[in-house]
Formats: sequence, structure tokens, C-alpha cells
Amino acid sequence: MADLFGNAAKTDDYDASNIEVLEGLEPVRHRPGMYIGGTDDRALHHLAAEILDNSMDEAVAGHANRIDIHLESADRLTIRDNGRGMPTGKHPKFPDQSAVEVIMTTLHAGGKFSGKAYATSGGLHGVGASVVNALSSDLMVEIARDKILFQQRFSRGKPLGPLVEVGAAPNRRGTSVSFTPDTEIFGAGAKFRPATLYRMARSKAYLFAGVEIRWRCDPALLGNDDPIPAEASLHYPGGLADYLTDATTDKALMISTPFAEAVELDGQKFEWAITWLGPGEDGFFHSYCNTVPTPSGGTHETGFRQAIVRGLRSFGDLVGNKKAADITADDALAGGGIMLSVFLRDPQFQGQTKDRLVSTDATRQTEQAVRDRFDQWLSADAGRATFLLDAAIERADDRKRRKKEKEVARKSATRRLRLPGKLADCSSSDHEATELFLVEGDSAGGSAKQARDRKIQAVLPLRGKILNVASASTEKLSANQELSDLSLALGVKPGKDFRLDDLRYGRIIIMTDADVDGAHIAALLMTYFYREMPQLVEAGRLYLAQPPLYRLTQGGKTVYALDEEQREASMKNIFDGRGKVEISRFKGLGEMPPSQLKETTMNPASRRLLQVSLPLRDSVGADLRRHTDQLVNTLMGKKAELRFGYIRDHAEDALANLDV
Ligand code: 28G
Repeated sequence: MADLFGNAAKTDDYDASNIEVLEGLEPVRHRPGMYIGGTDDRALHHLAAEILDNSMDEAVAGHANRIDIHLESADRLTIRDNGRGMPTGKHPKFPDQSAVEVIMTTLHAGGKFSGKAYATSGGLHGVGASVVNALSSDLMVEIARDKILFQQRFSRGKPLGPLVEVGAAPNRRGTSVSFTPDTEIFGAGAKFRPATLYRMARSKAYLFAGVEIRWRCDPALLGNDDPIPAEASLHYPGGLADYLTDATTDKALMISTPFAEAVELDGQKFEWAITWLGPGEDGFFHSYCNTVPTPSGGTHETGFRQAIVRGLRSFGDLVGNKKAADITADDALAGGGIMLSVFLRDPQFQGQTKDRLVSTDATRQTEQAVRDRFDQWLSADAGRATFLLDAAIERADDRKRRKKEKEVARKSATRRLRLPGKLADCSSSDHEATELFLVEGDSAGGSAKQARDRKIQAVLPLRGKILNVASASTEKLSANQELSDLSLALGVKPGKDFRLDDLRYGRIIIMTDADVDGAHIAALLMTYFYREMPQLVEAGRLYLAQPPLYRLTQGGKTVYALDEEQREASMKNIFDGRGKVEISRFKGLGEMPPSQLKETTMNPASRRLLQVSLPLRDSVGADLRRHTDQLVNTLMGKKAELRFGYIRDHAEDALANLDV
């Protein structure tokens, strides 16, 4: 009763008999990869694991306590158990076949290799045996049962004869399977590796203390100083605790003895051993279900992790440690060396290689089994528990700190990402030490980019005259590209959302041509800063660059002059009026060679800057703010008549200053 995909129909009268869809073995030989995950070395050893699992199932079920594994040659393996022996009677559904023959020659839907993937234990014995049979050029099954010895031989899944009685077996019981993997499937060079099989056998012995596994290997297959013995008896009454001790012999440990227990709950078994490795050591988590490895984890691992983290948290709560509430399972289990083995009635697996447990109940069941014992273990030695809790809290603190650092890095990265395209930013992020040059036009911008110290100096070219904020509407202001680029580059918002701490540069330097247009642009920018970011001006962070207007040369001597006055003074004092002095007048910054721009205007060691200040009170303490507001409004505002009045009133001062 299964659908086309081999999934059992969901019926209420579900039992073992109606989930089985029996099929011949042709599909296995046709597409071996579907059944054993490939035809490589790994797949070859998968065959051995299948047969060994069937013996383990018989042992775990309590019917066998010895398993023999004998690697007779590189391509011949025999596995034997002292269990009940496969049933030899006639199969009810196939009256002319023995049960053994049915087990060995039919594919069991609802078994490990179908979509549902139930484990072999719990009444689904022998599920993998037919797949191994299909992929073996020669397979012999021998059964000792009811004091009789039976044999049946197969080749590529087909019986070479019926099950026959070959003699008496007065003192033994059990099943034995010998097989040779088919070279048509695995290639001519396919060989079993002793080390792989030995480790597989050893891990099974560790996982089930109730079994002794005897290992035997043709010595010709082993190297002279091979760490794998030719013969060994593998029996570990200490179970997982022994396994963990063995796996951590050469490692530093945080606790002297592992926390290891075995618990039976509702007829299912939960066994584990956990220790914590010293600093710098990588932890591991090896989990198994019904002795089958689950390298992709699953619900049993989840339950175990929850038990440990919740146990530690509640111990923390008990001793009044408030930080304990913040630890995660990763904090609690980092550096953990963990073995977990569960024995479930109807385990369900998932994943490409069925190596992940998905039985939903297993999370709750495992947590319950482990939690109870863990709480006892923690309270039995408060010093040890505190030590482990403190280590977990330290990892939680580290984790939180790293997360914060990452967030900061990400934030500054996105801020950098959102910078205007024409900004040539500096590489230093030490905002105090950096400067942003606001430059008039792309050509001056190009010179400034070449002249700058790219570590601490950034350049933002502005296109011509910026918007006059003193006479523009708020909408116009926020829609203006140049101004929004400017505030993006600065990292601060104009107006009430301004925060000085966000300013990305230590100094903002307005660098315009030394002419009337340049002065106008500087005035517009200062107006913008005064109106929209007065805190920046108050903090003394706004400056005016002082580019020269003239260069004077005579022989090897060069002098720069900011204006006519300086030019004349230099002519008199430096070149003392004698000889021909070459005077060049810069039309704009863009015309100045970058080296000269650097020396005269940008290099902090040789330039001069004017700091724009915003005194709040005058020398006698009067509030200057209203006065400054009025002045800016008069000079920069919409009303031309105010400007006209100011010029008329101050013309005399201006003329006096001009010295004419
Ligand atoms: C040597 C290599 C691998 C095995 C057994 C024992 C039984 C068995 C195997 O029965 C059919 C289906 C579910 C019960 C079970 C014997 C009950 C009574 C067995 C093995 C019958 C399979 N007597 N030992 N299969 N089940 N060892 N070792 O394969 O209902 S397979």
C-alpha cells in the first residue's frame, strides 16, 4: 500500500505488514546510487555497515551478545551474530520460499532505503540485507536455528539454490553473512579498508556495552606497523564514557571526569557522555540513533543542547547569577566533546544519506532524560558547576561584544556606501584628524584630489554656485542635490536633526578661487552652515582656505601672494625692486599645478587657514546672536533693498579699509 514514490499510505489501520511493498532487486542493480549513495569506496563500506547494523539490531533487541567480523581478504567479508537466526520457515505470502530467501531477495518499502527511512530496529530486521545481496557477486547466508545449520547461496541477488539444511548445530544460534561486492558495480579495484571496518566495529562496541565484537583480519591486508590489529576483542562495559575518554586522551580538559549517564524512559534508551575541552581545542558532537551514526544531527541533538543550556541557566538562577539568563546553547556547549546515543522505537531519518534524525518526539524525550540528571550533576558539585557557568557567560560576553563590533563595522560600511559618488574620501576613519575640502567646480576638484594627502584629506567638488539657503524655501532646500550630497558627505543632517558627534571630519574647509565668484560661493556656503548647522560653526570646525592669487618668481625664488597688497609688499621686501620678477596670476585653483596647490593651500605644514567663528557674545557680554542673524539676513536674504541699505551705510568703512 504505497504511492508511486514508495511512501506508505496514511491509513488508520497501519501496521508492519501493509507498509511493505515487495519488489525484486533489479532496481538496485540498475541504480545502485539510489540505494547506497554511489558506487565508490564509501558506498562499498556502506554494504558492510548494513550487514553489521542487522547484527547490532539483534544484539540491541537483547537476543545476541557477540558479533564476529572477519575480513578474509580485501573483497570478502563475513559477519556473524549469536542471535535467534533469521527465520527459516516458509513465508506466509510466498509459500514456495523460505523467510530467509524473502528477506534476501525482496526490496522492503518503508525500510531504510525508501523515502520514509525507518531504522532497521523494531521489527524491520534485514531491510538492508537484500540491497547488499543485489550488489554482491557471491553471498552466502548461514543460519543456526533450532539446532540445525542452514545455508543458502546467492549471486547478484538471485538464489543459486534453495535454503538447505547442511547439518546439526547443537550448540549455536545465529546468523552469518559472507559476501563479495560485485566488481561489475564497484569496479575491479574495489577493496575493503581494514581501518574503516575496524573503527566501525569499535564504535558499535562503544555504543552498545551489551555486546562483544570480535575482530579478525587477514594479516596480509595490514602493513607492518599498522595501528589496526589482526585480531581484537572489542567490549566496553563503560560505554560512551569510555568512548569519550578514548577520543580525548591527547586533549586538555576543563573537568576531570565526563558527565555520562544512561537513562531508560518509556522503554527507550538515552545515553550520553560530555566533557569540556580546554581553551583552543575544537569541540565535537557525535550522535547516534540505534547505533547508526547521525552526522547531520537532528532532533536528539536539539533536545540534548536544550537540556544543557537550560540546566546551566537554572543553576545560575539558583545561585543568583543574573548573567546566566543570557547564555545560548552555543555558549554552553562551545568546546564540548559530546557523545550522544539514543535508542528509539520508530526512528525516522531524513536527508540525502538518511543521516539526520527527524523523529519529533525525540527532542522532548532526550531533553527530559538529560535535564533531570544534569540538574543533579550540577548541584552535586557547585564549584564545578560555577566554573562551567562562568566559562559559558564569558563566551556569551565575547559573542555579544563581537556582534556589537560587527554591527558598528556594518554601519560604517553602509554609511560609506551611501556617500556621494563625487566625494573623494580619505582613508583614515579617525574623524578628529581628518579634513573635508569643499571645492568649487570639477576642475579645481581634480587638482585638489591630486594635491591632497589622501590619508586625512577628503575632497568634495561642488557644482558652481550652491543654492542660497537664506532666500530659498524649505522644499527647495531639501530637494537640492549639491546640499544633500554635502550633508551626506559630512555624515550629519541639516536642521534640528544635526548631531555634532556624527560629523565625519575634524575640519570642514571651504576652498574657493581667490576671486569675486569664489568669495560669493564661500559666502553661500557659510550661510548654509550658519543657518542649518550652527553647532558646527560654533565648535570652530569650519574654515576658509587661503589660496594665493599671485605667484612671483625670480631666478630660483618663488613667493605667493594672497592679494595685490601682499604682492606689492613682496615685490618690495623680498625681491627689493631689482631685476625682472615674473608675476603670474591664477585664474582659478584648477589652473594651479597640484604641487603648488598642495604647498600653498592644502598642506597643513605650509598653508594658512581662516577659522570661521561665531562669537555668541561681544567683548562687553552683549548677546551677538540676534545681531549675526540680522546681518546674515540683510546680506544674504531675499530683500535686495536691505543689502542696498547696508552697502550705502558701510561704503565709507569699506573705502577706508581699501586705503584709497
Ligand atoms: C550476520 C549478519 C547480519 C539477523 C535476525 C533475527 C530475526 C530476523 C534477523 O527476523 C524477520 C520481521 C519482523 C519478526 C526475528 C528471528 C524474530 C524471531 C528474528 C543478521 C521477523 C527478520 N526470530 N538476525 N531477522 N522479522 N542477523 N545479521 O542479519 O517480524 S537478521
